[in-house]
Amino acid sequence: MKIVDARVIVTCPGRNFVTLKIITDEGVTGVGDATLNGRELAVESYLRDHVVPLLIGRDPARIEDTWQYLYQGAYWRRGPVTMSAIAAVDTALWDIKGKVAGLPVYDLLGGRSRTGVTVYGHANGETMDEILVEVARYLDLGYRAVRVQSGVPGIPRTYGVSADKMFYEPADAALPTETTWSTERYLAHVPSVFARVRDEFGPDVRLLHDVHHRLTPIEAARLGRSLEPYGLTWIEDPVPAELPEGFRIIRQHTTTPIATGEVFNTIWDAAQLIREQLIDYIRMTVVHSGGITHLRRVFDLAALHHVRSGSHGATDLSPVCMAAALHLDIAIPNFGLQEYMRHTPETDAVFPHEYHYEDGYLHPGDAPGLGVDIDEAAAARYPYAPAYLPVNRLTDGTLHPW
Ligand code: EZ4
Ligand code: CO
Repeated sequence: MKIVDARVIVTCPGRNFVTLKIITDEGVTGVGDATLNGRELAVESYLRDHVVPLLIGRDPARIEDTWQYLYQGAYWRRGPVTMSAIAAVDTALWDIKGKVAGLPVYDLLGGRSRTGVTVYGHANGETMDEILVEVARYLDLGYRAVRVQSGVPGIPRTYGVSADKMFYEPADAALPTETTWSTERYLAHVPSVFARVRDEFGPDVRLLHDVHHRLTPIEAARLGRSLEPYGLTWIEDPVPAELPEGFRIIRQHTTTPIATGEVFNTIWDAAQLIREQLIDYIRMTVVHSGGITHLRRVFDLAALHHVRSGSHGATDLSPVCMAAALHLDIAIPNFGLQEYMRHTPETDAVFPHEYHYEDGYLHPGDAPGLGVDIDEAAAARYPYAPAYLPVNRLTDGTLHPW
């Protein structure tokens, strides 16, 4: 079998997605997500101009060799653009291998380790009353784990709080929106939110919170300690993670579990955090981390160090990425939680998929391959529209992580 064509499809059914579709001489096709929020066209060009010509004529069965060819062969290693492009190829090749074998990809990864993939949803609100309504809504839908994001008095717009509760989309403008931030106000407010939510909903629901890289290690340590009475499953991205040793400071002061990794691209970004057991959950996902092949390697390293998966699953990861993530989630021994932000009906129509939600779990389905496709005619109806993530400033104008 040979690869005879590969198409890079950019579509915007409400938000931008970049998808690679690989076509073989026997008519079997595979899809891979290549979406990098706010930098989509860089990956499109990387694939179209520099990767597709290398794929033509290759044997799609040689997944590992193709991965090494694209990674080592570029000479320039790592980085989100490169690793998203490699991920798209890798994901599409696993899809093809599954279809050729007549097996779902999770069976090629060793088979199911659990019956369903536990997911968490995003409850959020400007006010406490709004947050309580939203948490209750997720519990009614069957969720066992809920991420809670709250407005902060005195800060006009906070990360994770949205008007449309089911379809949060932060890339909201053709040029970046500017938001403001006060660590002091945030740290003074957040513990009271979790005190109330825990009090209202009891000990069973797993609660999570995303700090979105906004604190220093000692501030994160203080937050973690102040949240200990409410038994959070994790605080996410407490600090920017380029300095792994900074997490030692957090660890010295709090037993609140730590999750990080949604902006990581390779095992090298995560290796020290995992080896020193400075985190509890690694949140890398398929599209930004070199695909199923590389992420499996990360999860295996994590398993040796008591670190579980907690994969990123925001709306900017397409249903193709979500499908691939679910096949990994259901197969690996050290699965933790899967983030699940629902896509809009327009997006779901462009990407028909077998995976489905039921009673707090996502199920990958048992179709051969990944069980997801792109409807190219539907995709063509939604042309690319530039959209950026916001930027964030302190009240004195200093740029701060968004
Ligand atoms: O802001 O994916 O946990 N989820 C997140 C996301 C990220 C977006 C950025 O594109 O932090 O909402
Ligand atoms: Co996050």
